[in-house]
Amino acid sequence: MSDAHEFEPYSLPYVSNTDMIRKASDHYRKVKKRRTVRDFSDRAVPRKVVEYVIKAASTAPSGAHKQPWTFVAVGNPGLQREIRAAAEKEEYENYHGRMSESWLEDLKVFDTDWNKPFLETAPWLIIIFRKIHDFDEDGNKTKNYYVNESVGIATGFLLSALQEVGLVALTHTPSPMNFLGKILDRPTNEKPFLLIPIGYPADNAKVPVLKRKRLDDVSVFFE
Ligand code: IYR
Repeated sequence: MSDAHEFEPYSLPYVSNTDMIRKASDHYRKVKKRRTVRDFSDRAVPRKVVEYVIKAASTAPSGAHKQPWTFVAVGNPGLQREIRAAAEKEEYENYHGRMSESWLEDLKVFDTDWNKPFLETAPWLIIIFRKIHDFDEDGNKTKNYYVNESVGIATGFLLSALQEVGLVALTHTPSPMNFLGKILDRPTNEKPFLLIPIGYPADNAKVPVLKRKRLDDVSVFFE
């Protein structure tokens, strides 16, 4: 190994199989309570919380540890209004011709339409950008690797941090979403990935009754 690379010891505390099975089951019972919520309360969420969930997301593994992401947190009513207007403009077109009949049929259980009031009601929007490349100190282009995989994993970390602290999120995908780069003044190497309103559920929030696939339907074991 070349001495240019530094390594440090790393270990985890011992956990017995019995304890680990219990932990795994407890963890599953906790995370299965997470639901995507579309009805947000306007109750404020401290900026410190948003900072920590972004820090947690940014601990995700990434291709060659390039950390090819930017999380833009918007808690500014004027900007939220602007984002809502731009998103609704695109979504209006989506729901009136751009989405196929079968797609609209698949969305019926969620009762969604082009109206996106949550973009203004939620106390924060977190817009995740994927960096298709980066720049070194001299302004030269540098490569990022497995950007979609990396940013997808970081988004998963973000959603799980939000659940852990007692908040809900909506993984919203207005399409096309280039308007986000413009409104938020992002450089051209950053492409919008997901728009995630976060906050508390409204008092009258409802979620569709959904079933998750069973273990047998989502896994195959070879032993
Ligand atoms: N982006 C639209 C449509 C939409 C698409 C899928 I796939 C969903 O799971 C939900 C909505 C919207 O946000 O309404």
